[in-house]
Amino acid sequence: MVTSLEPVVGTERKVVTELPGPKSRALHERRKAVVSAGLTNGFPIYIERADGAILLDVDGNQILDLGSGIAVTSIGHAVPEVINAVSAQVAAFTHTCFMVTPYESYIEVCEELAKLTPGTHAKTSALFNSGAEAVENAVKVARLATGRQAVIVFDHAYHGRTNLTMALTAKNMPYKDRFGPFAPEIYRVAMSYPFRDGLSGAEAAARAISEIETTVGAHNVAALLIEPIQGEGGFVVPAEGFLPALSKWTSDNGVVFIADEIQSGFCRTGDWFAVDHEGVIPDMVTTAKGLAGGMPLAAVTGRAELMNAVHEGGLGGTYGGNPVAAVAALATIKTMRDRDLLGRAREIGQIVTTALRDLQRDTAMIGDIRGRGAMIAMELVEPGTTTPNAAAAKAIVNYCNQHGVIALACGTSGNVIRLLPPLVITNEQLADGLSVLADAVRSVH
Ligand code: PLZ
Repeated sequence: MVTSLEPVVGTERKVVTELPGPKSRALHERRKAVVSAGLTNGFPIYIERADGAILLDVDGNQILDLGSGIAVTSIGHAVPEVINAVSAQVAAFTHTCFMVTPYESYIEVCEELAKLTPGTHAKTSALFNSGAEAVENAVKVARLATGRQAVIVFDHAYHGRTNLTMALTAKNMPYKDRFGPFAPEIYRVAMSYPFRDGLSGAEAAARAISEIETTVGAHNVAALLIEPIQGEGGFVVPAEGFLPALSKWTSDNGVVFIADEIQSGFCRTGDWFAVDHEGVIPDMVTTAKGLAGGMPLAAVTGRAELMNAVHEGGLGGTYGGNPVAAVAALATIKTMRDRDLLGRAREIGQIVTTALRDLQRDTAMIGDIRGRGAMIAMELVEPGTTTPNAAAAKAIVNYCNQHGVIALACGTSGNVIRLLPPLVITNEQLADGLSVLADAVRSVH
């Protein structure tokens, strides 16, 4: 039993070499011969070990993680519950393929998903390996269950890198460029983006619905797929009322409302799911990332009558719902409950928002601060305008990296800096990270 790890990873940020250090640089040289150049690294320091919110690199630097591996390690690194569950499962068995000979943990994960996702209706789930795979399967099920083909997606959306999910994703570079042809029957409409469109939720929903009705036709639409708070697209939070209005329109028109909660789900926003904030009940929810504490696991959870409309054998995959990933998910969900990480996400949201608002008073470069819970971002603009300022975002991220802090950029124009700290980050660590970020903004300003 692991109760605590040897304290080889400190609890503080500590930079002992230039970054990346010599060992990381050597590894980075070595990778060039064998790793496809199509994969980049935002910050090429090579990691040896991690604990809580700190990553220890091969050169002995302790890096403060404000990205959680893109919203994955929400419960932090080296969590004893996950280590124990995974270790015991590895010793018991690592794989049988659920489609061949099943096991209990798969059912338990689906029971948890039925309980935690919004709505008290009967729900069933199917488990997969990655977020993109979950989104693809949600669309498959919605098309089969409705007998319709069109899928509605939004400006700035991100749903993955497979062929169908590239088509669902909005941004060309780097995700789609020259990778076509893309899957047909995907229609993109305007997102509610209060900072840029100034519309109320009701107005933005009316605009989207009118676009759908005039260019696609409600009766042709299988599914409306939306990130309740957009991730890669720039942490765009739709105006209050937008999601409820779309949800009502979908149920009035027999359209499946799919909430892609892959980045926004599992405590990240201070609710189990971002749609909970306005009481929206999707017909289907896709989850991944934070669900399994760093193990690859994704899910589609939906109304039983939709999910069960699929013929026997119509859903599956060799590894989906792998037993090691399944027990990691159970341990992760338990940790979220036991440590009240919902409450902690809200506290983090207050601390981060207050710090960013203070910073905004010093510089006209921060056009907007938005997000919810531990999913907060600032959108950078040319001072006095709303023109996206991607160069500033890049310089700020670089400064943070040079000082041992991981911060991630996002946004269709690359001008948004998002913070996705592990929810177990301490107040001291968070204050330290925010002070580096403030120095970074001032240095660029
Ligand atoms: N839906 C909302 O955020 C993944 C992508 C990183 P996968 N976001 C990180 C990159 O550049 O590839 C994501 C998401 C939302 C779907 C996905 C896709 O999840 O597990 O990366 O396939």
